Amino acid sequence: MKVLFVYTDVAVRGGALSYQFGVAMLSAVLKQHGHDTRLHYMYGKYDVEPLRQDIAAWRPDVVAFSGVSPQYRYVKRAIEQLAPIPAFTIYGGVHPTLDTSCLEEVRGLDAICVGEGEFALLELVEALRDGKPVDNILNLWIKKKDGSIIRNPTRPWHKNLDELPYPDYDLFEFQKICDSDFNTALFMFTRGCPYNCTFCSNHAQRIQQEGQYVRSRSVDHCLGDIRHVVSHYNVKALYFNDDCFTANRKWWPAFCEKYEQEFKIPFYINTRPETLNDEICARLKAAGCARVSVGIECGHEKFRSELLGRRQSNDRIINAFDACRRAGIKTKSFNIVGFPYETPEIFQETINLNARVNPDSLIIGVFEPYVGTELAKVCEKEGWIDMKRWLNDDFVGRTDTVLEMPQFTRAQILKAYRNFAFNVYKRISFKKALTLRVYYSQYGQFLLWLLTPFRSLLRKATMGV
Ligand code: B12
Ligand code: SF4
Repeated sequence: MKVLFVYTDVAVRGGALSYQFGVAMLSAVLKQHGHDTRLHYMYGKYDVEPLRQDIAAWRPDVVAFSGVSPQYRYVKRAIEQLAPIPAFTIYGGVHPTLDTSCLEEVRGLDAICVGEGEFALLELVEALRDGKPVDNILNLWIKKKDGSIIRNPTRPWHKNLDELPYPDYDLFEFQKICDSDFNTALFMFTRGCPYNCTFCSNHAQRIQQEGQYVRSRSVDHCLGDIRHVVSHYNVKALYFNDDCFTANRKWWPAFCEKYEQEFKIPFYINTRPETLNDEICARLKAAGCARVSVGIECGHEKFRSELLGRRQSNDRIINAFDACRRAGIKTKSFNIVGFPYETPEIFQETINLNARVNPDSLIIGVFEPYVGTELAKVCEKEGWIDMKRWLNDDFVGRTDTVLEMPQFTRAQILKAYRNFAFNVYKRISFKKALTLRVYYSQYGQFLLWLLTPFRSLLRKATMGV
């Protein structure tokens, strides 16, 4: 059977091409069972015509869309503009998992997948091939011809990730994707996150299936995956994009020990501040860790703990960054502005804390109320979501707010967002502060595009890596 995946990556700020682990896993499982897969990567500007042509030329049996909530509008538009698609049309990923109403809403969509899709999609494809009914496949919701919906329950989270093949990197233009991010290859060793931040989708995803949500592949399976990638592609760094790399205190030291023996490639991780200290940072550094990205999100301790569900002191955060610096590891902080109930004074604490920890680089995004999260429910209850703005074509997620709040207006949030990096670095490095002021300005994206040939130099100047 022929399955055409459609991964939408429209109007995402930053410019790097991206790769979707979920789709790469689905494709790997299908290929393992003898099916043929291809990818349509909808990148940059929304344009449905190339997709129409791909469908007409290849004539897939199944068209399989994957898209996060901010991409839902493009998935919906594409399916409706192409309807009737001459193939079974299914949509999976975080969005349909957390907002199943899309099945009813999208004209021309036949099914959605709730939660993990490897075996649900395989069963669907094989049932279609064999002419069997597709109505009772776990994790799938099916729309019948009369518009009625069959809501199947979910199966448990897949227990042993080692049973799954390596992701199908060849489905994507993987070399091009690595090149677009400074020759860095992205990996995912663990599914899920043990924490419960109220703005993140993890707590909403966890309850969709029974069983253990946070699962890691074995160290040997991960090393085999890395071996496969570095022998097939030209990469200079590896980014282990797990939500919290050092969460499992047994797994990561075992991984580092073996990694260090075999590879000399620098790697980057994401983690939580409370999992870092001098000993851990020294261990990570010895294994080749060159950069740690740590979520600060908000610098106001009480607000962070009570509203965001991140119970960690500012001292703990400061210690984490200092420990990285002492170990010789570069740091990057993740920050958000425009939370519900946030005020300019609370946000000032985010600036202050960043200025104190002085990360080598930082990222700021404007808060977006992702469906199913606790904070989205708060925003709905307060009536602060401006749906008209959110659905406007010009709206780019994480660079603008969808909230209309009395205590932190849109104009104040946008100003805070644009000036954040400048305000953090102005007393530390004026050159860096100024460069980042331009990057986060209205013209930042355009300038970034103009300066593409000098990206590496700019990165060195602002981040030191
Ligand atoms: C790795 C990652 C990235 C990577 C890779 C991109 C990607 N889309 O996965 C990068 C860094 C590029 C990225 C970017 C963004 N991300 Co991101 N990312 C993640 C992260 C940490 C892990 C996702 C992952 O790989 N999981 C493991 C795989 C195996 O699971 P999966 O992708 O869910 O796929 C499984 C099922 O969903 C299902 N499935 C998926 N697609 C399909 C399709 C079909 C047909 C079927 C049947 C099943 C199916 O089967 C898959 C295999 O079991 C999650 C956090 C999390 N814990 O989920 C956030 C997350 C997915 N990201 C999120 C967001 C918002 C973004 C951005 C919009 C941020 C931005 N820059 O503005 C962009 C969007 C880019 C894009 N076009 O998708 C949100 C999405 C929230 C939501 N409600 O949709 C999450 C949940 C984090 C959060 N804040 O809560 N991200
Ligand atoms: S630690 Fe990060 S990935 Fe985990 S729940 Fe919080 S924000 Fe989400």
